[in-house]
Amino acid sequence: MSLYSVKMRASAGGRHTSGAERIVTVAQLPATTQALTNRALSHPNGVPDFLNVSVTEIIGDIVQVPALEVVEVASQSVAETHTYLQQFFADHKLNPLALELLFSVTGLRGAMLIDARTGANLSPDPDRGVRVSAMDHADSAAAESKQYFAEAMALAAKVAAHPNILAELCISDDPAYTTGYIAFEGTYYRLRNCKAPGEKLGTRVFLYDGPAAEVAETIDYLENTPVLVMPR
Ligand code: WAQ
Ligand code: MG
Repeated sequence: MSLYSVKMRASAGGRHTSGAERIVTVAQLPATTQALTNRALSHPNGVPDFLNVSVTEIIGDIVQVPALEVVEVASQSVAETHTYLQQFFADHKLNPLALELLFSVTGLRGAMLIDARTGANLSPDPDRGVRVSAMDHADSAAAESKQYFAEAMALAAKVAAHPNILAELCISDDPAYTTGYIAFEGTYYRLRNCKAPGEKLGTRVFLYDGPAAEVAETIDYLENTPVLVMPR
């Protein structure tokens, strides 16, 4: 059975407002493209003046990766979430520069890819970042429920499956959505209260821990390899 990679991206005045990735069957294409169009048009980041929904048949193999285990972090405030992350970084000897970037950078379409040791930015186009694409849950009911969580789980599982990625940090750029996560060693730590409601802050940071010679192929995997996330 053929599968299709569906990508949506929208912008207003050149600023990214909304994007999404699905992998679906031909029977699901009309509903999927319509749902993504509706989403772009009603996004809290603004009404787009540019909207692109593309459909590409996937030729060749689709890589299957396991879903991450989910741990809900009980944080009651933004300050508690900061403290939790600082402690997490100290416990696991992660570079605190990644945390500074998480809480300061915003407005990228993709993720910052940084060297886990030096903090150097490895993205070929730092203003765009690395855009993870061509992934979905194998089970489309999982993909369609709880949109933010399901999409983040699919993206995080694809990213985490690459041996050169040590960790991922994420805060939603949706002003109303204050939950984020850190993905590390097969676990998705779900973080409430990453920011105050109404804040525009939102970004992703990938910590790269692999040979310099493999940066380009790692980015190629993140951007182009079709991946289905298998239920645990
Ligand atoms: N690839 C790389 N980076 C991306 C991608 C992508 N496909 N999509 C978004 N980003 C980056 C970009 O810098 C955005 O500004 C930032 O991540 C946030 O994107 O309940 O909604 O789509 O457990 O706003 C996580 C928590 C929600 C879910 C994540 O991200 C939960 C979210 P958003
Ligand atoms: Mg968003």
